[in-house]
Amino acid sequence: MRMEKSEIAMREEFTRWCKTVQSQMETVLLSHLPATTLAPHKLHEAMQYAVLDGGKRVRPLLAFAAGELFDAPRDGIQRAACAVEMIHAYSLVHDDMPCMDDDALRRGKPTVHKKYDEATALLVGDALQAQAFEVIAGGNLDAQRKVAMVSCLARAAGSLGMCGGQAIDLDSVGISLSRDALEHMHRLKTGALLEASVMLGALAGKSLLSAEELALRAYSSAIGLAFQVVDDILDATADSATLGKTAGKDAASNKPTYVSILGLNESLALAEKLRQDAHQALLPFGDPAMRLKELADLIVQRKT
Ligand code: GRG
Repeated sequence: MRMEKSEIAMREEFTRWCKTVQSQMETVLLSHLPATTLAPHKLHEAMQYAVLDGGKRVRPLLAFAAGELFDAPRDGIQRAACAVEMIHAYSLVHDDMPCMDDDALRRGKPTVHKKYDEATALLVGDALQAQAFEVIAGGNLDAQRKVAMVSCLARAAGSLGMCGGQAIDLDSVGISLSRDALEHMHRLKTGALLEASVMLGALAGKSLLSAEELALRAYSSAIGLAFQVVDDILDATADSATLGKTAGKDAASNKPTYVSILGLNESLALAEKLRQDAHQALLPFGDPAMRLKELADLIVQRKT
């Protein structure tokens, strides 16, 4: 399919924007993590190992795009992006541990419990979770905004969000889930934090009208599920070197996935439908929501 010149220019501009946010995040995350010169040195070094230099930074990109749409101050956006990435990094560290997914490779490098040890990996996750809330509680946003952001992130990370989804996932090994049950699990495990990434960026900005909040929630709910459908597709079709994590893990561990329930072609069609739903939800915002629209495309068309 040939692209128009203007379309190519827009793609290039979006890629530049992503690269700027991704490199800015490296500096911002480092500035919000305890220095390795502080004791306990091993814990602080392992926290930096878990968070820095890796990952696509999809959640920070979403927080930036939503924050910019709602005119949030730069420091507020950065804190939202940082907090959500810290929660995400903690979840990956714990998920990789032998008591959960037992994985040796993450973001193209040895997992935290392999590089350090299990007790350190447990503490890295715990400390990153606490740090995320400290990051949001600091800064110059007014108290009402901060409370709304803390509450949004806590809900997304807790037993009615990511942790709840992980609990359902652990209980589902070897069980045949219905499509609705699979969707419920993924909306909690992966979708909740992606949705929170969008909402946190927006909450750092000007107050949302209820119609705007509804539209943003419809967008983030579509991309949250799309992300997981694509993750299942990649797990079944890509190799470990490309993914930077062990591929084919779901089938090997007898886990229900979109590919195992719907098959590959229907999973691809579902991801495309969710991309269109996300675009549709953004219509009330017009051109200023372009970055969120491009991020929906990136989430569905990504190869890692
Ligand atoms: C341990 C509380 C707890 C939760 C773990 C998110 C999660 C729940 C586990 C991760 C396992 C997994 C592979 C889930 C599939 C979707 C997902 C979150 C993939 C990793 O996110 P990416 O692709 O990773 O955004 P990067 O490394 O790019 O940041």
